[in-house]
Amino acid sequence: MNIKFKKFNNKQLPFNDEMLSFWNEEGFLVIEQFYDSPECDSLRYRAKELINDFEHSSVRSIFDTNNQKHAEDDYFLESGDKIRFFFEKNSFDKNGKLNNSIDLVINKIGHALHDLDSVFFNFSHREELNNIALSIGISSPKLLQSMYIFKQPQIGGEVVCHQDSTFLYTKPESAVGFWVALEDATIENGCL
Ligand SMILES: O=C(O)CCC(=O)C(=O)O
Repeated sequence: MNIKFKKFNNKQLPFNDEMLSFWNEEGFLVIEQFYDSPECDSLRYRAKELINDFEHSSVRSIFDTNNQKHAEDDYFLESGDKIRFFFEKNSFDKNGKLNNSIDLVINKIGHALHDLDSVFFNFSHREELNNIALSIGISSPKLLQSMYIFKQPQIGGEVVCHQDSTFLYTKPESAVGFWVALEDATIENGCL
């Protein structure tokens, strides 16, 4: 299968015909500079604050797409309307102690940041995003889930190939993911 790759830019918004036909043909769209660096930095700063305030002594929920154990875990299953923290595999030693500082072992925070935290709320509830959703044919867009995914250096399991709409399943399929790269992936901070 040949996948075409093309980057669009924020300045090309509102959505144009070329974007729409790329979306319809390829099923994805890259829009550079949709958020500026200070906006991304403010989200990273807020995520750090949330982790610092996280009382983690009783939480052991590991997000691992290979064994899917998190899917048996109430802490995970009941997180749809909460702000909860999930660890990388190998975060704990055999005595249950963290192998590294807390900010370097969290896999993600989910799943209602967009509703419950004002910084995340402002980041995600914006007209430009709503307009994109309308432009790709979602007649009544709703933000139902948010995650802050860390991609920590030197730890963590592989995320196997998957399609999010098979987990966030509706009939007919209706889930669309909006994914924001908050920082560049470099050799220093843990690129592939
Ligand atoms: O960690 C990732 O790269 C993606 C995870 C994901 O798709 C999910 O948790 O739904």
